[in-house]
Amino acid sequence: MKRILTIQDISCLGRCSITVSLPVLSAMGIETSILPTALLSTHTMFESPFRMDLSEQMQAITAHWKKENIHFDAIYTGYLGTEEEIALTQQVIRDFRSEDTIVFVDPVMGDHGRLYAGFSSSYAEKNRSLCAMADMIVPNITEACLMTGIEYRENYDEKYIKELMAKMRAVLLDTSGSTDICQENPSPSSQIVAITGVSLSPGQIGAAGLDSSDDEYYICQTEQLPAVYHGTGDIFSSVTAGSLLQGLSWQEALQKAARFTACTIRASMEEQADPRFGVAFEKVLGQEL
Ligand code: PXL
Repeated sequence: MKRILTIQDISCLGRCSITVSLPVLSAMGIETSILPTALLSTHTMFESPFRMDLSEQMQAITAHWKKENIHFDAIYTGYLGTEEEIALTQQVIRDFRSEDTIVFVDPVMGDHGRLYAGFSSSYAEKNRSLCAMADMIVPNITEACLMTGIEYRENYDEKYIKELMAKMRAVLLDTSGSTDICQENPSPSSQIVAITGVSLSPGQIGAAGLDSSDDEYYICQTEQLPAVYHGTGDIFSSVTAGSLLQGLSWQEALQKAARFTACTIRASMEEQADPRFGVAFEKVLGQEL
């Protein structure tokens, strides 16, 4: 069985981060280890959540794993919380990456053109250097804009998405001349940049991807349902990362993730629940993965 490590916060209520990644990856038949970066009463869309930083605990946990010589087939990072936790996550990648480890980074920090509560532009800078360590990254449009300096647009076309991916790739390969990115991917020329939440025609949504080794471009679109829920990005990333581990190509992984995410949204709409509580993925977990 493949073993993945996911590094994200635990939001105790409001399905997101570890509380969705763990069940989704387990349902995909993948042994899932967790490294929590912080403990929150809820995610940050609820007002004033309780928050406990787990930086110290992250170090103690990984020190133990090092002694045990633990191997991970993949490391998947999501919402981290602070710049210090990004730096610690980078160290975990350095310590536990082996030749066959897939490093998958979702640089969670914003949506709809804005940073999430508690983040500043320097958090985006740090996320750029985390992305440079990855084999595959999956920012949404907002996050790609924050990391490339491209202006965020609500209305865009395919050319804009291609420009975002090309600029993101240049940032990762450090062809931009910037000195603040430390290129630590053993094979930087084969990174996949995928942009999520891309809608290229009314009623359709999905992801676009670019393979930096051969410039292959791919776009998948699926039905866009008329509802927005918290945590769908984490569902999408978990399915993409899990699918890569199952041996699917990155294009197949994106397509499966887009389809599954749409299914969870459909299941949630039947419930008419408060969108802050996330999607009712439990209803489709067994059937779709
Ligand atoms: O779903 C992303 C996410 C994860 N964890 C926390 C968040 C968010 C997005 O707002 O606040 C704590």
